[in-house]
Amino acid sequence: MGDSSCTVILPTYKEAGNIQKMASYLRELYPDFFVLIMDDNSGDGSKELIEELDDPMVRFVERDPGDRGLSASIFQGIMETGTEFFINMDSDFQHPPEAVGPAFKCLLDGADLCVGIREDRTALSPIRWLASWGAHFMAAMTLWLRDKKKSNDIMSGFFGGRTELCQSIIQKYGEGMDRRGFKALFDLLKFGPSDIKICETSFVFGKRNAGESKLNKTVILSVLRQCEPFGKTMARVAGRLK
Ligand SMILES: Nc1nc2c(ncn2[C@@H]2O[C@H](COP(=O)(O)OP(=O)(O)OP(=O)(O)O)[C@@H](O)[C@H]2O)c(=O)[nH]1
Ligand SMILES: [Mg+2]
Repeated sequence: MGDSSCTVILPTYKEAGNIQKMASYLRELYPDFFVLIMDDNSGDGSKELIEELDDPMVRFVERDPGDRGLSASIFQGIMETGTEFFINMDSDFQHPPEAVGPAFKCLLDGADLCVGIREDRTALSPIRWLASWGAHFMAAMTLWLRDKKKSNDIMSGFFGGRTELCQSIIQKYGEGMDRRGFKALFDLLKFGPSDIKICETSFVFGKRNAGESKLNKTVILSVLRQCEPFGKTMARVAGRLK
């Protein structure tokens, strides 16, 4: 891309099977981008695997053990970003590294936020699909009631933004944000300005490469329960599905 104005944030928890491959592949595809790994004390050798790369453009942050959470890791990653733009993505290859380039272009073209829309969600189980649909619906209603911009995939974990703007949203409203959950983008939209410029890119949502999912049924149901009253009903229905 010929421009070192982007940091790829990788929140990780026990991703030793993926993290080295992911960081080196990103660096190969985007030699000018920084990679910032926000690790929640995985203790599975991830740190050593990144040290092996010995790459000054790749930084491994060991987070405060008392503040574990996916959204907390993403918010901290944004606050620690030193480039004009950032892109946040999963480290298990469900978000293809090739999708970073088009998202970065969106931001260069003037968007405040770029959201990666999951095109094909057949990798999701029926309960995940239902929960994802329910959470999206409730989040869209919340944004509509607050007169905020919405995206077609509010629960997407693949998104980027203008660092300064996102840092100011987190600085101002961070206390009201859900740090333990899986919906950092929703919080940025909820607390961001009503006229925020959103651009969308699409990608095929793949299957996890190695390791295990951290998104269990409890996390999914807790997201739905926060979206009452309809979300509570959805949680009850989803709770009965295998
Ligand atoms: N720092 C940090 N990262 C996390 C935490 N939980 C999950 N992650 C990372 O967030 C990303 C998404 O987590 P996944 O477990 O893959 O969740 P998912 O993609 O919704 O679920 P699957 O489709 O089953 O993989 C991965 O890169 C995880 O390593 C956490 O508590 N802290
Ligand atoms: Mg995953």
